[in-house]
Amino acid sequence: MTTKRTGRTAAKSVPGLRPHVLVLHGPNLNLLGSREPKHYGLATLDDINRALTARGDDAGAQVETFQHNHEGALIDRIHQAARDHVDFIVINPAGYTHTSVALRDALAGTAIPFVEVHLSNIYSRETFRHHSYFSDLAVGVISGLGAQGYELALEYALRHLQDRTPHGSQKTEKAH
Ligand code: CA2
Repeated sequence: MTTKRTGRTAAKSVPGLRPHVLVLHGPNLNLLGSREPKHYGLATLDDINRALTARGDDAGAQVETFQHNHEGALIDRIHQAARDHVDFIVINPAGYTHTSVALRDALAGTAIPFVEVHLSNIYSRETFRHHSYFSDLAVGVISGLGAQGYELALEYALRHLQDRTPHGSQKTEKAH
């Protein structure tokens, strides 16, 4: 087992396989592109997913995407990701960001490193959106950069996974 700086135990990836990234979208994100462009932009979920899988192909990585409106289905998908040895998760938990201890527990339990993404800047919106059940567990959080936030999160994941040694451990970070 490898251990992150946070002291949590990281999930084991299978050495020698290409990087495997799962992009998870929470409830209502299937409506993207149809309503509320002021907050969420004009890109549809298909547009976003296509761009991410194409980038994965270019980089020699496997990028899978999954959207669901039900908490349990998202939790089951995270458990599946652990069985599949997924290396990294990019997640927009959408409304569950502010409510779901269960989804948080699923990510904590599998210990797959993840970046939390929000299309809108949750800190410039209603107060109830300012708290996330995920941010303290996340490697990082991107909020307010629209669909580009997913791309930046994937770039981070790809770079982070490229930097792995053959045994799945991380190179030591240089101090700047
Ligand atoms: O900014 C984000 O990405 C959010 O995660 C989106 C969630 C919201 O509850 C979070 O506070 C911030 C809402 C997703 C709903 O998506 C829709 C898209 C189009 C039309 C209606 C809803």
